[in-house]
Parts: sequence; structure tokens; C-alpha cells
Amino acid sequence: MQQTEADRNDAMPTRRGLLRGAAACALTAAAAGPDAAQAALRPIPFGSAAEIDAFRSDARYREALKRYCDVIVPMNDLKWQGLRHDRPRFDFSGADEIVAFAQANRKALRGHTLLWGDALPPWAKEMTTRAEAERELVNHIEIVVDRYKGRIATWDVVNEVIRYEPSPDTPLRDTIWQRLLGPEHIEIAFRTAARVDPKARLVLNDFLFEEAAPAGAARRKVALDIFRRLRDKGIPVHGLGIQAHLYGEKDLDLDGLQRFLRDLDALGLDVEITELDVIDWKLPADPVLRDKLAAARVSSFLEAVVAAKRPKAIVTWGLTDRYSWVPDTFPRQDSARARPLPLDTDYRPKPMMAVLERFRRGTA
Ligand code: 9MR
Repeated sequence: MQQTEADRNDAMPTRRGLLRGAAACALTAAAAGPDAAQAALRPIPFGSAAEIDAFRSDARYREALKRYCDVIVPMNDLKWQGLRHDRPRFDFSGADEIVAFAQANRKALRGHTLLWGDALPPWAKEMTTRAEAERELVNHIEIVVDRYKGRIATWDVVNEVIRYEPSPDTPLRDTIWQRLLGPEHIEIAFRTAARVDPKARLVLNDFLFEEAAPAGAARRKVALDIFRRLRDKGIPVHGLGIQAHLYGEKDLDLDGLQRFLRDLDALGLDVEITELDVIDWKLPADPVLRDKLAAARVSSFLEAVVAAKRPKAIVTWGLTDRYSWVPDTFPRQDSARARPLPLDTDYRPKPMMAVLERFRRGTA
């Protein structure tokens, strides 16, 4: 099977060798049948969010980003809290460092995020009028997207706008943006980003689409409603970022997720896995068993996703268990250290990394 134009466009400069390798594998796979050949020809770029303190202080962390990633996401430095702690002055210091590193090492970049109800500086939470909120939001997006135009190819334009447990009357999260601008805050953000960088891929990023509890289905429906509304209004939007902070202990609704992916495909939308990790607070303490369970969870999740719709990228929320948000938000009852990511605290690849490498090579 031939690579499509879209597949070629996906390929990062650093992945040319990998793609050549995948093509060689495809010759072997072709003998095994069309499905195997297709899988072998379809590597998916892999990446990670980069946390600035670790990035600055830990050379091994930077080496791991170079070695394992095709895509890098500044974890916190493009958030309002990172850029706008001083209201009149944008602070691009952290974001610029990570962007320069990604460029120097020929990595693609995702921008996270232009609008979120969290990670706001105090002054932004104290805005009081619709006019002020709209002026600040538009100005922010204009300045940030313009600065990285041509360098950041994909933006999480809005992050976590869907209510945790949405109802038909209250589909959206109660944030300063929703309070002052109503549902239109989503449209304003996408419209502005598209105007400033018409070539950027614009994504809505959110979580718990794989949840088996009723909230999962409700959240999927709200996402589809948002996309349809944007489309009806002619506002550019290119895809969904599926965060995929996978709970180790909960059932996943993989059938529901696959139906959702097909619905997104029918709307002409792409998907990306944007914040993958395994919340292992309820998994057994034994590290070998825990790593095995986490890898199995990631594997079954990604296999289900890829079977329904090939994601443009697979990005984990960090690379090493040394630095992760998971133990702060989901502390274990015992004293065992959290193991949510593909490398251990000593940068040794865990079984999860082997799973991710299969998708990265296109041999999954
Ligand atoms: O991992 C991030 C942590 O370091 C920050 O303190 C926090 C607030 O900015 O955000 C964390 O990342 C979140 C991401 O931006 C959006 N989805 C959930 C992530 C984990 O909380």
C-alpha cells in the first residue's frame, strides 16, 4: 500500500530514517497480507510535554527528549500563568527556550494552550466585563500565535472547556471565559487563532472521552456539538486532542471511543493523543506488575484508537516518572512512587515505552 500525501506531510524531518525503516518492514509485511503492510507503513510521530525546571536543570531529561521525541510541547510555559503573570508584559522566556531546543533538534511543536479556565494569573480571574474579557483574549491570541507562526504548527486552542459531568443545560465548564463571554468564548478563540496563522492546525483539547461511566458518553456528545457549531459558523477547526490520562483501575469504553472517533472522522476532523499517562494510584505496589498493567492499558487504548482512526501524533504528559503531575493529584495510599510514564526515574525505558515505540515505528 502506498503512503498517502497526508502521511508524508505527517513525517517529521527527524523521522525520515524511521520512515525508510518502516518502508523496508513493509516489504516483509506485504507478504503477510494487506493489513500488516498498511500497519507497517504508518508510523505515528511520538512526543512529550517538556517541563521547564527539569528541562533547565537536568541534562538527562534534555537527552531523553532528543532521543525519544518527534514532537515537543511546552508543558506550562505557553499557559496564561506562564506568559501573563505580569499583566502588561508577556514573558516568553520559558516558551522560547523550549521552542529553540525543539527547532535546533528538528522536533515538531504543539502549542498548549491559548484558552483555559485554569492556570490563569490572578488578574485574569478578576476581569469583570464582557468587553474586557474579549479584548484580553483576542489580544493574547494575536500576540502569542503571531510570535510562533511558522514554528508551532499545532495549537490546543481551547483546553478543557467541557464540563466534567455535562448536562444538556450545562455542557460547558464554569470558567471566567464562560461567565463573561458565554459559549462564544470557544468561537472567539478559534476565529482569532485562524486569522493570525491560517496555516496552523487548530485543536480542541479535552479529557475523559474513554470513560465508561455516563459522563464519558456525555462528554463525547458535547465535543461533537461544539465541532458542529463551529463548522456551521464557518470557523476553522481541525481536530480533537484526546488527553488520555488513563486511570489504571477504571474500565475503558473502547467501543464508545471508537464510535466517537468515526463520528469525528465523518466531520472531517483529525485526532491526536495529547497528554497520555497512566494514573496508577490504585494499581498494585509491585513495580514490575504495575509497569506491565500500565503498558497493557496504553496498548489496548492505542490499538482501539488506531483501529478506528489513526492519530496525527501520540504525546505523553512528561517522559520520566521523575517528573509528573500524577502523584500530586492522585497520591497513592502506600509509599510507593508513582510510575505513570514510559521511562523510570533513572531514564530506563519501561514496558510502556516498548508499546509507544511500536506505534512510532509503525509496526503496531
Ligand atoms: O502538568 C501540569 C502541571 O505541571 C501544572 O502545574 C498544571 C497547571 O498548569 O497543569 C498540568 O498539566 C495539565 C494540562 O495543562 C491540561 N490537562 C491536565 C494536565 C494535568 O493536570
